[in-house]
Amino acid sequence: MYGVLCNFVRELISWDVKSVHKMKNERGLCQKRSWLSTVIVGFLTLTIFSCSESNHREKIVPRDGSNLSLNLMESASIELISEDLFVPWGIDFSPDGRVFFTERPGRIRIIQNGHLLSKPWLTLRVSQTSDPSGGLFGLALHPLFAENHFAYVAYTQKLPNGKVMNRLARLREQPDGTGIFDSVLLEHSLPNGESHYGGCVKFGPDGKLYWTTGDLGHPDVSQDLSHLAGKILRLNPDGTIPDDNPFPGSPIYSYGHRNPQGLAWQPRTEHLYSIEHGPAYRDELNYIQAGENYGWPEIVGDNSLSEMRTPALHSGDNETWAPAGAIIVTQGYLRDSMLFTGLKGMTLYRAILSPTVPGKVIDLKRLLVNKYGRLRALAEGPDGSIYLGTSNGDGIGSEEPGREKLFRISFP
Ligand SMILES: [Ca+2]
Repeated sequence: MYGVLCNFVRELISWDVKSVHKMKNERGLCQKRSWLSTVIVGFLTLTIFSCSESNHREKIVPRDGSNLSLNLMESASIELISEDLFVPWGIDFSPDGRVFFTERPGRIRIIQNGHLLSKPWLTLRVSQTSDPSGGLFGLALHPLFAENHFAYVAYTQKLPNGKVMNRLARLREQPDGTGIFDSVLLEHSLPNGESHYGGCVKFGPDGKLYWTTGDLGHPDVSQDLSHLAGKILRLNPDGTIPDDNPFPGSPIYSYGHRNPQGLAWQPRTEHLYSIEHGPAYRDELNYIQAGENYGWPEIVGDNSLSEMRTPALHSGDNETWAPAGAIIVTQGYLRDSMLFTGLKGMTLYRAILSPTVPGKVIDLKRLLVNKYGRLRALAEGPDGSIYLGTSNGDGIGSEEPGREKLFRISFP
């Protein structure tokens, strides 16, 4: 009923504005009737704004998040773009409009002109380890992909001697549009190190390649600067070590991480944020700075020790996010929000970052709570659409494998 009234008022305004335009061409009557119209339009405009405020609060542009209604997602268009997938993990976009994404069992797949191509771009021989979390993880296309055709992935590979390597590798697109393996850029392993691989691969705004690695189930190694596990690593795209890395000659950018799986840079400031799985509860959102120690396993949650960084935000002692993908939205409705997916949390989390104070989280909001189950892959498309993948058949969730979905979310 309220909606009908609002529409009626809008119609009246539209009619009255048309009348005013018409009257501008009718000299003589104009002055008196214009005055009357102004009063009517003013009154009706106030009425329509009061309707909008109460009935369409989700349409307030959320620049700082403070006035955002929980109904935000009701105004979003959520389109199922692909289904029957196997744990989509990393997503990236080529300049020619293709959507590249990984499936954890080892396939890199393409959505072209809205259709999933049946033939994978490349199938990598990866190892599903004894822990269900192994396989093919993140994917990043080179910023100059159109020219050099390079793509980068992280994955686990079991060697003939039984050792499981956690790898960052470069791939290349051939003229026929399929991918081939190029080279391993970095790899590491630990005895029985078959869990907590990290796996996020992304290019930063500095043109460098970043890779997150977990502790491989060996917490103490995160504090060891001679080992690549439990770190955020930074490389030149050719695999060499940047001259301005914080530890000379080392790809380590930050350390003391348990299992970070998402990285995102804040537009304009170019500050780096990450999310990582905590030991039990106390999942973390960190503001990452070069050379800093993020504490694992010495400190968790609000604990502090000198020379170690506490998280910008953590999930507390009673909540688990199990955070996977992360982005900071660059355009549209959710611009400047940090979004991250929750596996166990089954939620798309929206952290409102301070635009001026580095590492300050103003608020945390929860979207799509329990709507699609466990959520993992997350990326922002070139047009500002948000790509989101489920992970309900990943060996931890309750579904059979092969039923994952990929959604595209856009706002009016
Ligand atoms: Ca920490």
